[in-house]
Amino acid sequence: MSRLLPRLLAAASVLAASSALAAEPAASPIRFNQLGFAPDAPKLAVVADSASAPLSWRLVDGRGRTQASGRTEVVGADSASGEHLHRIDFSGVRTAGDGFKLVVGQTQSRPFAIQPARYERLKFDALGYFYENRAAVPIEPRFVSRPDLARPAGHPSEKLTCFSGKDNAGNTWPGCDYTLDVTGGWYDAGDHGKYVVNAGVSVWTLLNAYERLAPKGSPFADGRGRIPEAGNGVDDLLDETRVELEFLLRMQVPQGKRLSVPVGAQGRGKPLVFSPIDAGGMAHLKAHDQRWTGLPMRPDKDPETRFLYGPTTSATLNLAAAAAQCGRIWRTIDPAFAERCLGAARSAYAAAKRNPEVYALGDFAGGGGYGDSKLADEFFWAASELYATTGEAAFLADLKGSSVWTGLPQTADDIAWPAVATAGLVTLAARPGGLDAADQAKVRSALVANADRALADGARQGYRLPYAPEGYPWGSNSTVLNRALVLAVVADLTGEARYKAGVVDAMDYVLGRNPLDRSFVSGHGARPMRNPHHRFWAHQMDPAFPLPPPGALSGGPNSTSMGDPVALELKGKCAPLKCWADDTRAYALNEVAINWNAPLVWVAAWLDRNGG
Ligand SMILES: [Ca+2]
Ligand SMILES: [Ca+2]
Repeated sequence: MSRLLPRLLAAASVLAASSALAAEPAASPIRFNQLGFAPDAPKLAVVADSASAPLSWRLVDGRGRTQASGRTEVVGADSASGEHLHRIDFSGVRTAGDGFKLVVGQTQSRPFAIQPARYERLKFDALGYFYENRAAVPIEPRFVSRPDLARPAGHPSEKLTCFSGKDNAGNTWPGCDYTLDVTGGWYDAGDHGKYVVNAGVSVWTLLNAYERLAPKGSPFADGRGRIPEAGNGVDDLLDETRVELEFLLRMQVPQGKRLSVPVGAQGRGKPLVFSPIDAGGMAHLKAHDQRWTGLPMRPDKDPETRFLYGPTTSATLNLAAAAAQCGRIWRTIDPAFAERCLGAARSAYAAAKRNPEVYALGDFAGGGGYGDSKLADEFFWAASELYATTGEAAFLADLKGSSVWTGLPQTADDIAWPAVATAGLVTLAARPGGLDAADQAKVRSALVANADRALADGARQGYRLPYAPEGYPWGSNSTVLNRALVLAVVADLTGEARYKAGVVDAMDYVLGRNPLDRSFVSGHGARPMRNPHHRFWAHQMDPAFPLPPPGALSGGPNSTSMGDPVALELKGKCAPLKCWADDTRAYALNEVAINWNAPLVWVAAWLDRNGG
């Protein structure tokens, strides 16, 4: 999460000259997944055309032979895109090959392939995002796809103390009497902050991909990743995720420390009231610069002083949940690490119960806010992960006593950094031996209800993406993919093809079946995103900086919080799904982030495994 400094906005006018890199193909009115289609998967294209009557279409193969033909389904006016749409369903074609084209009237699509394993490379590239955003280590040429993506280590030693002094709202923070070595981890997003709540859900998502897929052979078995730990005998997905887990563990407040923090839901606009608490075992919310840095900015050039902020109850519960998950996964791989994780999870959970209402109320410069006023979902998630790991009755009692549990299925929101109840359900559903039959049924029905809601949303959308809010929020692509994650879990639970089709719909949307004819993943597809809001991959602002590596996911259309200078120009002029621009300045539209790329890894790996 980040913001541009106002002084940088003056540089905007020089951008136009450098943005005209190698020309990309023009947008086509015939939109589909730019990675093509799997032979046995659904095949849907969407055509923007004002005709009210069905149009004739043909599918021709690489030798110009017609393989299928028909008449379009007229969808009509689509409010999300502001377009009049038709659909072509050619799922019946299962012949593999290159050079297929759809012909609709006088318009030909770009060529595409029908082939298996189209997500083989994407899943590795998506995971590579995390290596390329590691702090404290040099990014080495041998592990990246182009030499210009290598860079020196950023923030190689981070022994930080707590911010003290006045925040933006004039509250005086007392600081703390210790420093923590919080070296390492991943940079969160376009900025160089490191935020525990976003780290926790990202770690959970990656580890959950391992837990779901590894029993039948890990997609990221040791040696398959392009990371320094390839060949060390441990799964490369686990190696990458451990980088962030080690950082999470470092963010924990030492036992016995008392801190003065604002306790309870204190009103905005009034001075904060600070109270002493026993903070031992809590987690600091974040570590970041005391002022926003400009773009572009290689991380080793960051001139700002960095501080710890928090702790908060939400960060503490994120640590508890992710560390509990670590405690079961590493049990046989590295028992000492698993023990350390589980110990941290237990002490964090106890600290959160002792201090259940410490919110992120500070107004600090230089980093994302990451405030969350509803913590029932975090408590439920942490209890679920601890129960899944330990089987202890106290954690079961806590999760079943939660308002999340009693409110199911309504309380199972889309997974996001401040909404993690569904993550707990996904974990519980995968460990059926831990729940009695009635509780298993309750978890399952809540997940099915979530998946059904996503499918119902897809049915209302011209582009059939399984997400249909009134307006699209910041990071909407991550919601599309987190819904795909739940659809995939429910596909596994039920074996019903319509849920897998929903996963395919979500990925088809992200990779090109959208009104921008855009692949929101860099380096994948004919018209990929290439100017993310990222301080290092800022080629658009300065040609001395690189374009992004392949496999980075744009946050995607945002029609509800259009605060950046590019979004402000679009505001009021774009249909919701068109409120996006491939522009480094567009932090509200085109940022990249660990919690967005994590579900891309999950869904790409699941589809790769399941022939999607
Ligand atoms: Ca390894
Ligand atoms: Ca929450």
